[in-house]
Amino acid sequence: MDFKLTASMMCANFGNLEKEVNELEVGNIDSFHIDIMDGRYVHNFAMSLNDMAYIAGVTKKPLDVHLMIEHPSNNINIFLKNLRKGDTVYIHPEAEYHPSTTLQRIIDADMIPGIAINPGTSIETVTEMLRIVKRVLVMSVNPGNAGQMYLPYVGNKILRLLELKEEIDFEVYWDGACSAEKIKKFAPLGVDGFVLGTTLLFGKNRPYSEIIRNIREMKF
Ligand code: S6P
Ligand code: MG
Repeated sequence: MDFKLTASMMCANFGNLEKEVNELEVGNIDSFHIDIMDGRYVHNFAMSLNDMAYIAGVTKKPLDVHLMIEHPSNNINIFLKNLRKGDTVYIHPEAEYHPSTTLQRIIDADMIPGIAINPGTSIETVTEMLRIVKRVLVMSVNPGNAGQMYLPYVGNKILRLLELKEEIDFEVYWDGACSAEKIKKFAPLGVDGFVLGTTLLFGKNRPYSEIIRNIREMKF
């Protein structure tokens, strides 16, 4: 079964970020998920431009950049300038007056355009954008923090998105409280990628390579 695993770097040990990146690479992680927050769109501050640029500079693996910022069009250029072709950038459509214009800027920079949809956001409000984006990051917790509880009403939304995926070309990634049970259930149904945070990957006192291998082999 083919699914991607991306490491939520806000959960990493910032005391030695380079070592964290190296160990995840050795463990064969597919990409690095970077949660950028502005204290306004969400109440928290997680990673910022310099953290993202540092990781972009020490790995050749793709970055999966989740912008939780108000009106990303105001400063998306400084993020795009510090990324590489082929990296993914998600915006939250609610945070922008004209989300499709901002998505076009991501496309023009040769990056993969994505939208992140909150637990309370209905698919109906983003249907047109599904034809522009290449990846949809489904939040199964409210944005802003790691280590939260899964919100069960998101499950049905994921199933509806997987149906739409049959006729529209986009990938579905899962973000928030991603557990072994969720991967076991949703990877076979067609979820393309999973963001790994504190639930499954970080703070476990086990080598990342072993955890990632077990997930790929579905040995939990
Ligand atoms: C939340 C953020 C996520 C979390 C990740 C944490 O605002 O977008 O990417 O960092 O989901 O995972 P976990 O397993 O701690 O919930
Ligand atoms: Mg995220």
